[in-house]
Amino acid sequence: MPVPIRVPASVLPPAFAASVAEVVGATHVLTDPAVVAGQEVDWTGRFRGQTPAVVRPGSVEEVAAVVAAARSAGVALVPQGGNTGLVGGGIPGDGEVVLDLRRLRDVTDADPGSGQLTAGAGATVARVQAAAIDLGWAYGVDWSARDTATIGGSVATDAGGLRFVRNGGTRRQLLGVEAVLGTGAVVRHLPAVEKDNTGFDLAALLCGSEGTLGVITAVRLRLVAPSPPLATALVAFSSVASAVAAASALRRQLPGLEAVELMVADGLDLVCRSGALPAPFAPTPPAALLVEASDARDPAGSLGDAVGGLDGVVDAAVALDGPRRRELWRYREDHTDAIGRLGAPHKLDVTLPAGSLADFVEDAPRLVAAVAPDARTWCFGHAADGNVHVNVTGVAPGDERVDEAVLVRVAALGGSISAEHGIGRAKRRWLHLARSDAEITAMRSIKSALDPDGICNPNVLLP
Ligand code: 2HG
Ligand code: ZN
Repeated sequence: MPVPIRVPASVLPPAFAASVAEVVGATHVLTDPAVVAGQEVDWTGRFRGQTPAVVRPGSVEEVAAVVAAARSAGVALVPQGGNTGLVGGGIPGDGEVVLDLRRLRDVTDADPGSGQLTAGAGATVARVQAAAIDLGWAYGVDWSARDTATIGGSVATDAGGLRFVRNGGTRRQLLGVEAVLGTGAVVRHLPAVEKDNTGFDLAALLCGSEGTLGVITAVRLRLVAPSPPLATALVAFSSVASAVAAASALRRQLPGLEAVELMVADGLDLVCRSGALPAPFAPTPPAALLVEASDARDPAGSLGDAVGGLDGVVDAAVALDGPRRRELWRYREDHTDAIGRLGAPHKLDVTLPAGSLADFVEDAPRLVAAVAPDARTWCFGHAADGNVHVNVTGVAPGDERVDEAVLVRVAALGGSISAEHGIGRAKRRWLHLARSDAEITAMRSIKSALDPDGICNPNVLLP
């Protein structure tokens, strides 16, 4: 595959600059370093880059024209939405031009009969959720960056989130896409029907491709039935092992299970200190689960009964009303912010087989300490999916020894090195732990076919 021509950050080829300004309008080509600075660094502060320009197209036609201009000028592009990614996948780390898709934010063709809608790539996840509710349905994927994260980025990374146990990840919600491939071709398949097996599923291919094959401009989404009334419980456990075993038991026992989130003592204490929240339990238990479940008749009763039957429970709080449920959720959702305040963390977003999860979580601090004795390790995550977020603070952004130690261990245990955040820049060195040579070669062949000049996010995902 051709190596993309890397344009030094200070230089925008004049012909490219002129044609792009003509396409999107000069006001939508940002070159002032002070204006683009926020789009050169990721949310965590770990991944920084430099860009000669941020280009903000307003239609799929404009995206296609920008891609065509980039092809002829040999300019590499990094698509960006809300810039909430956690693996550096939307950052111009090698002087790429940033393609900001947030002007493509319309929600259209909503169909209450079939429970479907089309969303522009730049619509926030919260906007899609609200549109789904207006239609009498719900959008099945949710996570705490909902107000900023865009649907295009969530499809490009196949985001998972807090409701995976009920609805699966983003790929499962996806019926079709509109995208501009690296060839400049516009592929548009936004079907009004769900049952459709006409050949290759390009939407599924683009989902999780992290912008390496083209630029997603719109998506057709399948909605889910709104949940019956919900109850939320924060449950304290005597050990991580009992919390993990409880997550599995709850999956079997509660048909209306919506979320099972794991926290451990250090993280709970940190969140309370950092957000001035009252301690939920005294003393802080070794582990806790945030459990949410629906039940049409008696959500608090059925959740309380299920929690009462679990082994290792030392205390629990159950909430039914919205404000109290949101208070309980804060103990889980505030982890990312609280850890981020300690400095740029290394984030390792991994899945373990159910039988290895508890031991892995208990051992993670020792595993990290062996290579970074001064680091702190924070584990939390989506217990029902086996997905734990290992965050490590106190390590220099470029020191990858902890990443290596954690990812090698996860692979040895038969887990996934990328559960829901993507590979990005952060983990591409380790793709071989998860994918065979033959698979990586096949991925490269697909990239060569759809992005022959290597201009589409060339520095992420593939090693
Ligand atoms: C979550 O589950 C997100 O809250 C972020 O995936 C995880 O901050 C993280 O590591
Ligand atoms: Zn997560």
